[in-house]
Amino acid sequence: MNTMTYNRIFALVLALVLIVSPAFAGSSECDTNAAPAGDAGICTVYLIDQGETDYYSTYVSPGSSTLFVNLDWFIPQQSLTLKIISPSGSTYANYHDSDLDGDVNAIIRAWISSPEAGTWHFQVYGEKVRETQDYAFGTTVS
Ligand SMILES: [Ca+2]
Repeated sequence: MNTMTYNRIFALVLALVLIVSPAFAGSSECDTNAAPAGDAGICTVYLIDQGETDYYSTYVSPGSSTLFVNLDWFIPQQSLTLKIISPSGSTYANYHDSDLDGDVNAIIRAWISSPEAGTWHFQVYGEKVRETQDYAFGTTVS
């Protein structure tokens, strides 16, 4: 097979992978997260650019035992940060990749025990993003 044909096939395969991958990324992340079950929100995939901030919020009802926050962006060479703000408005944390798990693995997972009741706010920040990065973000309250 000549180079032209090979390139064309490669481009086709790449296009297919790009079309299909967000769905796969979502479902596989869901399966491997080992998060408390029952929140479809954990699978949602978003996009972020350098210097951009995306805002999310989750309501935590009184008496909840755990607020689980999950951020995955798949490519450790890129840097996203996760800021968590409690319902009373104070900054609970501002995490970089390695802060919680000691690994630069494009995964930030936070478990907050006995979370304050009310609306928690989250800010995903594109600290070092070359081109647009997709990421999965979700929360689970139990
Ligand atoms: Ca990490």
